[in-house]
Formats: sequence, C-alpha cells, structure tokens
Amino acid sequence: MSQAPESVTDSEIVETRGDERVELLRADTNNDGKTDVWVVDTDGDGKADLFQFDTDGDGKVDITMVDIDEDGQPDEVVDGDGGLPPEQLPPTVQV
Ligand SMILES: [Ca+2]
Ligand SMILES: [Ca+2]
Ligand SMILES: [Ca+2]
Repeated sequence: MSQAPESVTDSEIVETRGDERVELLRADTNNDGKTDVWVVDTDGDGKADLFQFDTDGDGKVDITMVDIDEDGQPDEVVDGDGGLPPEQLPPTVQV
C-alpha cells in the first residue's frame, strides 16, 4: 500500500478568528473599477479582522493581513489571498 505524501499547499493559509467572510468594506482606491481593498469580519462580531489588498490592479489579492486580536495592528501578513479569496464583486466604495 502506497501512501500519498502529505502535500503542503503552495500558498500560505492564514488563521483567522472565524470561518465567516463578512465583507465590511470593499474599495477601489485606484478607480479602475476593480476592488483593491477588502475589509472583512471573519467571526461575526462586526469588527474587521482580515484585510486584503490588490497592489498590482489585476483584481486578485496580493497581500493578506490578519488582526487576530482586533487591536488594529496586523498580526500576520502573507502573500496572496491567504486561503480566503474574495468574491469578484464590484467595489462598494469608490475612493
Ligand atoms: Ca471580527
Ligand atoms: Ca493583484
Ligand atoms: Ca492585532
């Protein structure tokens, strides 16, 4: 019997406070019609604890920051979507 090796995923998966994805804010900061900032609450307490940024304007997340203790300071920063890719929806806020 052969065993499949435990494969590690390429992209980092961030640990968040909860499993929900309640987007408190989406913003288009460079006005190209694509969202480039996502502010997310993952545990349903109404406070943002996940922040995602598209820095090159291709609509995909390039940086994910997690604020596990919700003190306003990011506790973990990873490349990519951090395992929580946002839905491709139009931004709610035009900056
Ligand atoms: Ca929260
Ligand atoms: Ca991007
Ligand atoms: Ca923090």
